[in-house]
Amino acid sequence: MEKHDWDNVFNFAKVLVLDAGDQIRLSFKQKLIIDFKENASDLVTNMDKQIEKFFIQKINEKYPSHHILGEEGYGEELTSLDGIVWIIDPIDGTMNFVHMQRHFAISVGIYHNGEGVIGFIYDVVADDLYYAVKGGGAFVNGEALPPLKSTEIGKAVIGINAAWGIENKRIDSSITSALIRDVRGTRSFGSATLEMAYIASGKIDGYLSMRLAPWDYAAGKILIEELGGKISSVSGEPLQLLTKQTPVFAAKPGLHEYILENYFKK
Ligand code: 2AM
Ligand code: CA
Ligand code: CA
Ligand code: CA
Repeated sequence: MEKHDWDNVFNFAKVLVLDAGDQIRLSFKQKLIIDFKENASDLVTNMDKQIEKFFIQKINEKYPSHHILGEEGYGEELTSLDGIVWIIDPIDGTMNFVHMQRHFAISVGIYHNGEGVIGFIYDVVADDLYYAVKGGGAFVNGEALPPLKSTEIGKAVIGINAAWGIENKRIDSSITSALIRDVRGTRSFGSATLEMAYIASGKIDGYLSMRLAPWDYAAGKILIEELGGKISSVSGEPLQLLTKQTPVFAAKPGLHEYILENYFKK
């Protein structure tokens, strides 16, 4: 296998993520340009585009052989995960960014031949930087995160958007309503990548979304798996990073299997 200097890639990515966070904070003083993508709840702003273009320009300059997949489409249309691939969500939680100017994050996952190597999740307004390096631990603001341990369903707090608890096109709501009834509590933070950072750092125990894209979970997957947590489709299949809309269920070990067996597979 080709030898890569992952320390340099890590340090370079960290500088880019923090710089992007500065740009976003500075933008609060300026007028935001808001557009819709597929529907009125699918927002995109000039900052989503600016930040994605910033990453792409810098990465192309420094590492011309690396590939980039980004939500706003300025990267490549990838058909393979061969080589080094950066999977970037410039702003995850755009609706929060627009409505609240908080509770959104930058998400960067770096994969090598399809395997997660480095993940960054930056909660810009809280100034919390979560990151993991495969085999090297996961951290928040430089502090090591402990491995994840199982918890009982009755003590679990699960991140889930209310849309999945009512009648919807993607999951039988009798399944989600049973889950919502049985857990200690549910939360909806509006940023998939932050909800995964919250699992990694023990703030919540699981997260379900029926429709995520690779950039929503690419970094979160690396953090959660580094700490022994589990992330898969609702049928327990491995996630396909080249599929655009996929169900994602992430949770502490043990709890993940329990919920798959007793709710989703029933
Ligand atoms: P985004 O803010 O980067 O678009 C909202 O519950 C979460 O789901 C966010 O992480 C959001 O990412 C993600 N999401 C994925 N696909 C979406 C879509 N089509 N519309 C709105 N949010 C979407
Ligand atoms: Ca979006
Ligand atoms: Ca996203
Ligand atoms: Ca986004």
